This record gives sequence, C-alpha cells and structure tokens, in this order.
Amino acid sequence: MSSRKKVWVSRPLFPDVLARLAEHAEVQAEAVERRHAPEELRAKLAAADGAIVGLADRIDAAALEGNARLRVVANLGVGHDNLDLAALTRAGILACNTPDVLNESTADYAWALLLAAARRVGAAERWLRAGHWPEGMRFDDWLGVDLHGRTLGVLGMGRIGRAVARRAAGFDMRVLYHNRAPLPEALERESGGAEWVDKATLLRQSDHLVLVLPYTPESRHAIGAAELALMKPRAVLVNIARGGIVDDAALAAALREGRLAAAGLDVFEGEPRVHPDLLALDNVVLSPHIASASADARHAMAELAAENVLAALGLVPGRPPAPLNPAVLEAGRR
Ligand code: 8YV
Repeated sequence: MSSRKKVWVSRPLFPDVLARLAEHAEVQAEAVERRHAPEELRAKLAAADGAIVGLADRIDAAALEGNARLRVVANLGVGHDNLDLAALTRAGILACNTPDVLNESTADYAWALLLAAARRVGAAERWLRAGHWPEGMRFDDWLGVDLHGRTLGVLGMGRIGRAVARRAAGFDMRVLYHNRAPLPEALERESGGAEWVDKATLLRQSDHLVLVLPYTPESRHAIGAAELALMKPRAVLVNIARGGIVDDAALAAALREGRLAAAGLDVFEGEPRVHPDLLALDNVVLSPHIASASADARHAMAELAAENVLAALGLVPGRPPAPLNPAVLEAGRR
C-alpha cells in the first residue's frame, strides 16, 4: 500500500497546480465539474487525507461521519458558507479558504456588472444581435443611469468591499458604506473616503448599491421587499456576494414595476437555477457566479488551496497560509 498522502480534488483544476500537488501526494482530481451526491461525497472524503473543494460541496457533520482520516479541507473561495466550521473543528480537521488573492479581480467585476446594468449593455447587445438596429433607433432610446458624480453604497466593507470602494474615485463618486461597526479612519480614507451610515440611510441615499457581505443566517434576505422599498427608483443594485442575501422574487418585482432601475447579479438564491422572474427581465444583467474568474485570480486561488493542503499535511514546510479554524492547528501542536 502506498504511504503517500492522498488528496481529493472535487473539480477540474489547473494542470500545473495538480502537478504541484502530485510532487508530494497521490492526487485524485475529478475530471468534470458536478455536484456530488451526499453518499459519494462522504466516501471521497473518507478515502483522503486532504481535500480541495468548492462552494457546491457542502462539508458538514453528515459528510464527515465515520471519517477518521481527513486532516484538511481547502475551499476554493473566500466565502465558506458551504463549510460547517464547528463540525470540522470537532472532527479535528483544518478548514482553509482563499482570501485576498481574489479581492481586486472580484472588485473589477463588481464594476463590470454595475456599468453594464446602469448603461444597459446587455440589453442593447441583445437588441443589436437580433438585427433591430437597421429598423431605426431614436435619440432618446437606450437611456441609462450615470455613475459619475453619484453616490456609491457598499453593504459589507470587508477586503473586497474596500477594493470596490477604492475604484469609485475614478468616477468622482461619493462613497457610503454600512458594516456592523465603522472602519478605522485610515481604512475609510483608503476606501475612496468612504463614510459609515446606518443601513436605512445607505439604502435611501445610494444611487448604486453593491453587496459584498458574507452569507450567514443573519444576512439572509438582507435585501428584501422592505429594503428595496427604501431605495431610489433610479438606483442600480449589484450582488457579487451570495445568493440568498437578496430576496430574488422581491427584487424581480421591484425591477418589473420600475421601483428600481436595474440590477447586476452574479449570484442567486438556489443557483445554478435562476428565478424565472429575473430571467424574464431586460433591466437585469445576469452572470453565473464568475466575479473571481479572471485567469490570474482563479489560478492564484487554486495555488493557495494547494498550499493550504500541502502545508496542513506537513508535505511542505510552514503553516497553512489561510486557516479558518486555527484552533485545530494549535491543538495539533500540543
Ligand atoms: C467562488 C466565491 O469561489 O470566493 C468566493 O467566495 O464565491 C467565488 O470566488 C468561485 O466562483 C468558485 O465557485
């Protein structure tokens, strides 16, 4: 029997990153991206010393049941609502994520969605491709909403939120934000001179609102019918955080009834399925959870996940770079 450690990778990954893992461990990487049935997930995890997983893999007590082997689970993402950290910690398994390496690319994409939604890029392209332009276009067709000189709101001013806010300087925008507590002044200055306001003020005053908060039981439907009712009818909403933070049915109703100008959405409640009411609307830009998907960011995420696994299994020197439950490391050291 091979004494090499086994690493299971739940989805296809960059060949050079798999090769780096294979220098030190026996690697079993899935060749296709798919959702694993609970029983299959449990069996894969039980046969591995380390696992690299993604948001579609729910790692909870049931997935770890009877598992005496697994030492580390490395998530391909900064968000980790798919990991039950309490269950992993109880089982003595280290959990890791991929913070920071995706901040700038994800912030770029928030602006891509905001610009596209505000200036109707998707709808105009669909109209052009459908051959309508030669039929005629009026001077007052395709009127969008300006960004420059307006107020940008950021709900969730963590590392990605701050990267979104910094970019607002290029559009001469005022920046408001809401977090549970205001940031230190130096960070506010670095973040486009952002000012903390309470959530209702943020909703009322933002011309453009970007959601960048983590998904927790408390943030579920942080934007629902009541919150949408506070927003300006000419406002644009962007969600690059998590599906479920927005009540998609309430959002679709607001967009349909002209209570909100437009939305740019990268994440959805119940994705990969998208609420049919959203699909039916032209004033929403939809993308399949790709905000971190620049070539560089995704590669850096994969590399970081691999380093987390290799270090946690003691196959390379040093501490795993991004532990989520470091208590497991401390306990291992005693
Ligand atoms: C996903 C993300 O990880 O980092 C996160 O929290 O949501 C994304 O970067 C990525 O889309 C892979 O599913």
